[in-house]
Amino acid sequence: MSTTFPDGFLWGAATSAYQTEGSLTADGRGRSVWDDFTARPGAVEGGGDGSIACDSYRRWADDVQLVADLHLGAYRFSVGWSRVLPTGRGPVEQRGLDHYERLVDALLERGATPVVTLNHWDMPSELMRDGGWAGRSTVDAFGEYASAVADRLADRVTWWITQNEPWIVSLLGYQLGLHAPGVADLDAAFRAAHHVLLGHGRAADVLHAASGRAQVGAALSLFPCDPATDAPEDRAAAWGSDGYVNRWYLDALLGQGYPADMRAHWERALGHGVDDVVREGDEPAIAGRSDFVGVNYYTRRVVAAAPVGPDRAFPWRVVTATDDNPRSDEGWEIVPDALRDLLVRIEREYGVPSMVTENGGVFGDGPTHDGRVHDVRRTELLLGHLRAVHHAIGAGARVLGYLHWSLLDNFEWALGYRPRFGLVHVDYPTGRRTVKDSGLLYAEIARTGTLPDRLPAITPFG
Ligand code: IFM
Repeated sequence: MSTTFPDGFLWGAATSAYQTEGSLTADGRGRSVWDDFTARPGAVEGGGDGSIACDSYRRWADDVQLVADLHLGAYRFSVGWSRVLPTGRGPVEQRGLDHYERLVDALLERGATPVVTLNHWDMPSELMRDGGWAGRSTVDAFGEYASAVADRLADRVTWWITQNEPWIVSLLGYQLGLHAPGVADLDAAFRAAHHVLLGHGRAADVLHAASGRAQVGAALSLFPCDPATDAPEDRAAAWGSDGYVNRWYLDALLGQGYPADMRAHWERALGHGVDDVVREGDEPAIAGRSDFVGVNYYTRRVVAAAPVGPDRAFPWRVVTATDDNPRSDEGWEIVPDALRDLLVRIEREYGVPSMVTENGGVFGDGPTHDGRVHDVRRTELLLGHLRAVHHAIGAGARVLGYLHWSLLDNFEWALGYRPRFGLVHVDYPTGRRTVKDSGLLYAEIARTGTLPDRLPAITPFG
């Protein structure tokens, strides 16, 4: 079978504002919840923050050059919410929008399609007065923000991601308190998840109204859930976990409303009705507004039945897979076939096109004596997942593109700067960028639209 991808397939890479930009006070930017969270002692491994990161706010032209050097047809980045609405509501900071307009124009000049994320977690701090995403009024604030961005960019941007990883926002930000805003409260987590989805609906309406060309989706962190054993209780646990992580979001966005089985799990865990939060008209305001679904895929979950208790809201737990799959340096199991099945499932069960908006892994390789970064394991991960995408397309899934996470090594949230996800190595003290071997190979794949049969010899540009 040929491993050539369809014409028009978007080959790209992704980043986000807080993780790469630095320059946290430039051009009138306001404080974001991540500025507050990183200031908490012990919140971030190594005590890092986003104040410099990859310095991309100043080096944006270098990053666009990298996109061009890598022959990428698409670049996903996020608009810094607090650069546009420094206090969450009210005056729009045009200097922030000027920056993103320059970036978009430079990408378009190089033939690269911008894929613009509105919320990649850096909410203006002021919105915490109303509880952040746990407060319903944040949906209105997000609508205002979407309008401000659309006013400047909708005439030239087609591809939009409203929300990045609603489940992770809810879980890490509001249930476990491991990400900004550092809230640990199940009720707040439930509300946050719902309001993030309502925010998607609101922003999608704004973007569709602003341009008839707009293609709008949310990027979901999807984790295929496999039972630890064939026992019926483990199978039920895997299905429950799938409801919690995947179906809650897919079903709500793609037209079926929140799934009944997971509603029951939430009601037991919360001790009150889902409909105390989900008002009449909310589900229709979320559904039917997605032109595609963004798939952020890294690994699967292997799930076993477990009793609920003070530390366990739902009757399952994630266990270590016993299969002999390779793992990234962060210990994440590498399972490309699960991506293939996921993409096929989205087509069959939801009938919607998908885009791989993130995929990648942590590999700590840095420059060696020859000045190059021989990250063989990232290269293998990349090829394995691209083959999986190709198989999914062959099985009928409409996969619009593949955006590797990430273009650059960057600030990995609570894990600081230790995990490296980039196709391009960043030397943080100097900001120097070095394209890794994985990036060199990806450039050739993006240029030709074809996968090599085996790992080829990799030569630097020039
Ligand atoms: O770095 C993150 C990104 O911000 C959201 N998706 C997962 C990535 C790797 O953890």
